[in-house]
Amino acid sequence: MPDADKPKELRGALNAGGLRFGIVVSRFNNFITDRLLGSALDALSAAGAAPSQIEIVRVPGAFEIPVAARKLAETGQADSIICIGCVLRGETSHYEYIASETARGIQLAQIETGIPMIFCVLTCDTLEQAIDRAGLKSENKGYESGLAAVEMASLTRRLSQRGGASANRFNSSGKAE
Ligand code: INI
Repeated sequence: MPDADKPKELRGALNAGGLRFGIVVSRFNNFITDRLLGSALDALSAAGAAPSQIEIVRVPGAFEIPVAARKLAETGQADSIICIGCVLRGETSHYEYIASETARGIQLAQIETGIPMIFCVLTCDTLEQAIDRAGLKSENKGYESGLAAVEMASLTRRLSQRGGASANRFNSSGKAE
């Protein structure tokens, strides 16, 4: 098909040049979250991010991630934010509240600030499942999240540069105007 007949396509680049990243990581189940953090940092580094382009914010548990991620977004100093946590099912319904409110809070924070937030919160029935997803065997959700953070930061910048009616809804400090 000739190029002129194809729809326009826009995507983010896997190149961290000129971008800044926030990582909000919870200490609860830190045996898992530290592994996720390490792999997210590996992915950012593979995409060309220097340590000076990255800020890590620690919170007690997954439930505290949304407010910290939102505050960080409002500083205007992050082009995307990786949210890292690990919620393990216990014997009560506590797990459901924490998992769903953490997901909801992160989604709200990214929609309301316009800063992409990458959901790297494991919600698992068992520690074994979390171990599988934290790269102790093969898969690592942290690495995947690092790459998603670079792609979304780049895509969001490209979309913002296009202008349009709501392109300037957020000022340089990330606050809605
Ligand atoms: N926090 C987690 O990150 N993972 C869990 O599995 C978890 N469980 O099971 O209780 C957990 N609880 C703490 C919670 O996130 C808050 O830090 C706490 O409730 C204080 O607000």
